[in-house]
Amino acid sequence: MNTPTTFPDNFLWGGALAANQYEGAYDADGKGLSVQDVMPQGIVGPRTEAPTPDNLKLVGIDFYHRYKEDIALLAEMGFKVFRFSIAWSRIFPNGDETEPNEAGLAFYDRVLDELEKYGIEPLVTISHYETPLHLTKTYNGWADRRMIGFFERYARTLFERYGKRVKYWLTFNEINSVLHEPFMSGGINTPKEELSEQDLYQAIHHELVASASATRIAHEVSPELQVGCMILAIPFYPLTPDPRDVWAAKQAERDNYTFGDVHVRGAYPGYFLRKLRDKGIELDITEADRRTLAEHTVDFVSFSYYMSSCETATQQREASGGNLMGGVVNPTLEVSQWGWAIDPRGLRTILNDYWDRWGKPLFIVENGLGARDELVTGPDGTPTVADDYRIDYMNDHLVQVREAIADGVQVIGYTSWGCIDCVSASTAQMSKRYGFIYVDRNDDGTGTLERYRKQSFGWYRDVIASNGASLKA
Ligand code: BGP
Repeated sequence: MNTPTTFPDNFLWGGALAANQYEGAYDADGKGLSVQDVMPQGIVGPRTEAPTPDNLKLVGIDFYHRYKEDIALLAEMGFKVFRFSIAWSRIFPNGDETEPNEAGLAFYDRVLDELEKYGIEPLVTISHYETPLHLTKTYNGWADRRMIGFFERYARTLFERYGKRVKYWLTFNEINSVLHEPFMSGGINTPKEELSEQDLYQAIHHELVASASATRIAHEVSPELQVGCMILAIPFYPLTPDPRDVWAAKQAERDNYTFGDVHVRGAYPGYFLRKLRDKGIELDITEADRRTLAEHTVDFVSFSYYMSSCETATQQREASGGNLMGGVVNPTLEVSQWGWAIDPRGLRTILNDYWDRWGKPLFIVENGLGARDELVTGPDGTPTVADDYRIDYMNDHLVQVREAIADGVQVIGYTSWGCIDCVSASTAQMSKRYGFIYVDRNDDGTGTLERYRKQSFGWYRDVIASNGASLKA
């Protein structure tokens, strides 16, 4: 047995983006509205009835019209893979039509043409916080079982159209986030405060069945297709060694594990069934549902990783900031400008835990540092950003990925989040930047949309070219 001690030769280096955060063109070529069009302030402010001009996502960074220039920049960094999502409402504007919108399909043909030109492997998220608005208003999103059928039709359309060109697919972005953001993640219109746990868990069940069903359809269309689940990963540490804190941390982790357990093992774990029992929840699970879950498990597991958190049952809870879900502040860690704990070692932990638990190839499909960047004049006179903080963050995380690979964990690839600056999912700001490429657009919507290479651009190009050998341990 040869366990690699560094990144394997075919390691997929790249970056990730999501349609609603970078495409713009929110109503072009027959596109319908999505939940994002009525979330001008992300999850931190109220929804609107209709799109409003202060919603930065309506224009995003205008990838819809600038995709050639953008993909050329990704190619210049040597990207092996590009993760992006397809906007469901471009393909089925309302979500419940029987025929897709050809103009929407044709756009992604053009994107794939461009990626092919540079030999960049696409990694496609089928649903990334972009449920068609009509589905939320008419059906209450995933709370309704009929969503499974709409999603199956959408997924089949994508597999049949792009299946010869796209090998790697993800069903739902951060599927576990529906626990915390039922509207953005699950298209559930009922306000969070009024949503019963019964309805929330039923919606989760529908999504899990739809995910398994999409996996079935993908494999029917072509056995070559590889389908993964996508989990928002946060390791939870006990705040103290008190066994009650250890148990509290385990419970917090299980809330997230449930989703991977069902996707990989094909059935609900005992601890989850107990939780439902304790809460008095009885889910509508049919025999056909059970068979679908059991027979169509995923080919690989993907996840986002930004931070770890703590849990406690014994101490005062000081709530931590975090990626859609928080926990308790870890006093040993520094935080980002948005209060997210910076913990590279946590990435090695999660890689090892997931590998030990599921034994499936792992794909890190989001990681990065959201920071305020300042545009300065570079040595050659062109604008740039001296983002050494971002380089440090990514270097330290990638070193831990290398450690995990040496631990024997099978890792397929790494796509950093927001490889080109885009609109933030949680706060809908432009100023929360993750990219190697700076986009001239401001929180008030002003800016030329010009692209500039940051210092991290050259740094990442070197990391990819050296297959990780340039990383500093
Ligand atoms: C994840 C989402 C992304 C992304 C990222 C960073 O939760 O999958 O869409 O945006 O987090 O979060 P934010 O944009 O809120 O900083």
